[in-house]
Amino acid sequence: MTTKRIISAVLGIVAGLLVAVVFFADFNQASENASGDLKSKAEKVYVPYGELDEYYMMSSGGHSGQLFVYGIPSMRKIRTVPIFTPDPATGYGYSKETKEMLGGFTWGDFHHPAISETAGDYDGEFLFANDVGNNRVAAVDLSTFTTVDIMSLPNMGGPHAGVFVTENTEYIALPTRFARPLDNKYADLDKYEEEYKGVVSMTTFDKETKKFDLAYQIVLPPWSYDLSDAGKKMSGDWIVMTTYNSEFATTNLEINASQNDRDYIVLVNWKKLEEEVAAGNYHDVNGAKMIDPRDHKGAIYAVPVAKSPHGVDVTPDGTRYIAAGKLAPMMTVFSFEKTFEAIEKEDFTDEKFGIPVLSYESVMEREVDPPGALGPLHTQFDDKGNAYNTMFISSEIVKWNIETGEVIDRTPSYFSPGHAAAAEGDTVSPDGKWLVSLNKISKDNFLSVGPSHPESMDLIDISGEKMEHIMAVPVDPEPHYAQIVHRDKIKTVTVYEKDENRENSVWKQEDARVERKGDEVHVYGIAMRSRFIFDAQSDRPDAVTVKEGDRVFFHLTNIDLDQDITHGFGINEYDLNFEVQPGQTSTLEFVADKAGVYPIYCTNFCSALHQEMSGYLLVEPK
Ligand code: RUQ
Ligand code: CUA
Repeated sequence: MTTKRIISAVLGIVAGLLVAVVFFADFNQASENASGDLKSKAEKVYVPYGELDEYYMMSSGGHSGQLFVYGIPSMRKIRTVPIFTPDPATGYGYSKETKEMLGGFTWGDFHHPAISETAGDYDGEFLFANDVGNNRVAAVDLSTFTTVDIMSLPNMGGPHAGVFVTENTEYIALPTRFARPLDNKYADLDKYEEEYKGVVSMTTFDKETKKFDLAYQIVLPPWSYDLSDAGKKMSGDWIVMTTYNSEFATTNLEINASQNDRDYIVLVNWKKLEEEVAAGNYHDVNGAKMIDPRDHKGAIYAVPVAKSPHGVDVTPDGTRYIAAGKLAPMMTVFSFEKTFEAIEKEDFTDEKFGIPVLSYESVMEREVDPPGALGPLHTQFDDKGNAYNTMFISSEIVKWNIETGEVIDRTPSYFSPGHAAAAEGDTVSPDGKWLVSLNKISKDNFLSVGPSHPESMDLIDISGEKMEHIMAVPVDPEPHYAQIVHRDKIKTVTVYEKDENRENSVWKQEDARVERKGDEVHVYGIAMRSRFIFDAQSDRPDAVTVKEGDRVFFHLTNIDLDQDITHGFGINEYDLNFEVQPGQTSTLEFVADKAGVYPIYCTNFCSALHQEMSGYLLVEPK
């Protein structure tokens, strides 16, 4: 090798090393940045073993008819609470009480959860749910996370635009989505404008008896009511609702209900109407006290709003209501102060079905139209005077200042968000900490499960000036809306209180018994670790013999007063299963229409001898 070649080889190696060093330096820098970022994101959501999430997120389960409970910020799913749909895992809809509550329906379409409020703040006691599918409203007791009442609503066609509660849970409001003739009457679609009606249900809930009541209904023009919100503070006596289909389209709504440049926001003073109802000024329609705007002046108004709006949300201080413009891609801020002034001055431009229409120019404060942001659907709030809008079409969240309209930040969401939920976001004092974007489409973000993919949720940190997207998780269908409540507000019980006077309950083993009344057999039984006791007198206390055709009632009390010791009760081949939580009494009612021998067993793993927790149902042939 010549000297020259040796020098050039050495130079080559040196040059190569230099390139490598620079390359690796760059690479290390990049990966350090990424992992630095990732590390800080991961730390924000990592809840170490032994610690708890700071917030509960109560998410609607859409057409699953269930409530999904998540921990925030970990995004871990904690519980499914069945509301409108039977659930074999908990025996909901199988036990006598829950079956009766479901009223024969097998599904519901739950869109908007609302936690009960005191002075405009979540009080964490109850959660209300709407059923667009079968016209119902339900209450979940948040001390047990179980559904305690469901009420059917007459005269409605899908109460989509609720539920929203007034500041002290005086009312749980549910406006209808689809117009129908009142009283279940038949009327041809050609009679739509005259015979079909929009209806708002104003329901009340008694926290002591845990029962709903329908206080009154309001009959409105057959527009489609899309979403509503209750006022706060200065606007506390009001509810606001968006509408679409002011065109009265009865077919091909996609085109026909999108013709008019303006639809309406309807404002209702529920306090005034409450007085009217108390004074007896209403008509009885199908069991409801019906208020007609043509008979009641001064309580119902309309405000024109850009074409086919979707959500309308009242700001935490109650001074403004913000409409999200679905088809007209902007947010419109309306002032309550200006609205009240216009009402006072009778600054009306029109009247529809007895409802005065306020002048848009008089009540509108500003239009916020971020360039390229398309499909605004809903608005949430933080503690610093900012609003956050979901943009369905441009798949992003837009943060803007309510006072100035200035757009502060935009961040993508994955993909097509409907609602978003902010921590304590519907209260008079949002926390400004987390925002969860509830997305309709996840595309290829997760392992593929076929043509249909899960919906998804993005967790976004909104504590800083800029939003920070932390992560996306798949969810069951379909998170329409959610509320995020601080854990300190939820006070659950560890066991159901022992109550010796409770109907059908049995607390002492020797009291377990079988009573026959004609062809009814009542079993007053006990579930405990690790056996059933149905009949203390029998030498086989865990077997029950009935006759084919008997109506059988298993009244079962779980006498294990220990947290988390739940017993199940399944009857083999009878398609029956329910559960009793610690200290709970529940009843299973059925007709023993199949003769033979049917094992009974505990379906909820409760102890080391859970497998031994079984017995027999013997059905003697006729
Ligand atoms: S509505 S995605 Cu059912 Cu709540 Cu707007
Ligand atoms: Cu009781 Cu398993």
